[in-house]
Amino acid sequence: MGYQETYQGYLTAIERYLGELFLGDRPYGQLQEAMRYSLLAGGKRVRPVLTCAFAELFGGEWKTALPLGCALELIHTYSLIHDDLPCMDDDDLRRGKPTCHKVYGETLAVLAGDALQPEAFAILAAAEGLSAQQRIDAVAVLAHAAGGDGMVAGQVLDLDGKCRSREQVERLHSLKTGAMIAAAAELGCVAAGASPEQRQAARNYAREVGLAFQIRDDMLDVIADQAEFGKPVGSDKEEGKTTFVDLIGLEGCEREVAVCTGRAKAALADFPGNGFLLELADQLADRRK
Ligand code: GRG
Repeated sequence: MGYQETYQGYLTAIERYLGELFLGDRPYGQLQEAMRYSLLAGGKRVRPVLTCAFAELFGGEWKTALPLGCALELIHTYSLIHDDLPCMDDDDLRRGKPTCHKVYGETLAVLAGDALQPEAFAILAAAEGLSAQQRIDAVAVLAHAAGGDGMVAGQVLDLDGKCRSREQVERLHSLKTGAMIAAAAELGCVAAGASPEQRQAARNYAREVGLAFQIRDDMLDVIADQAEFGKPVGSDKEEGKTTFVDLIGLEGCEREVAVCTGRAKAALADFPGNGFLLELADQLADRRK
């Protein structure tokens, strides 16, 4: 099967899984609506795709890994809802649509983000086809990546705006964006019962892809077509953030994305069946949204 077909296969299953969540008839139905609004707003689903692909690479069933990747996507969605709030980045548009708080108000947007977090861990706790130890490992991987020494720490560093050097900016993004991308890959390893060496290779790949992803994000904030990007272009500059474009220029960014992508691919060189993940690294390096 080719790259596009494989991605589409994962994507269809991910959308179906997420589409069936939070459908119950509740007296507080607006909460469910706000959660579904952001969850089903057309994300690329890169993270759950990584989970499925790593499970498959290391001999597991990708359908067993799917709920784990979707659980992580719930946490990713909460982070975007909260990131867009007036007390954080104060954005009106996300994925080309009004942000959650613009549609449902700030209170419900905060609560929709809050509710998505425990729901993610409930999915991990109930995941079928995994041992109790695998479910515990999955909880630990996701909690660590999303928590106070992971994504939230990165967000704090980002919002206090003091990261100016390249080293500081890289650290910020390895926490804010990289930790969750690495966790997505590791969840696939957990589902497949991968060896420590395989898990390390997955982390190495994800670290490089995560950095390339962030550098590309900074480039897109300058060069993207706003309609395609789905959020305002130039917002980093407006917010006074130090970006990779400030630090090394657009051409430097392009070179750095290529270097990271090369290193990501090298991390998986020894594993037969790596074709999809190698192509995914290339596709992310060239992404336009
Ligand atoms: C609120 C605790 C808290 C954290 C927010 C992830 C994050 C931290 C903020 C998002 C800000 C941002 C634009 C980061 C750059 C890279 C990134 C994570 C982009 C969004 O991820 P995509 O491109 O989004 O995978 P889609 O829409 O495809 O899901």
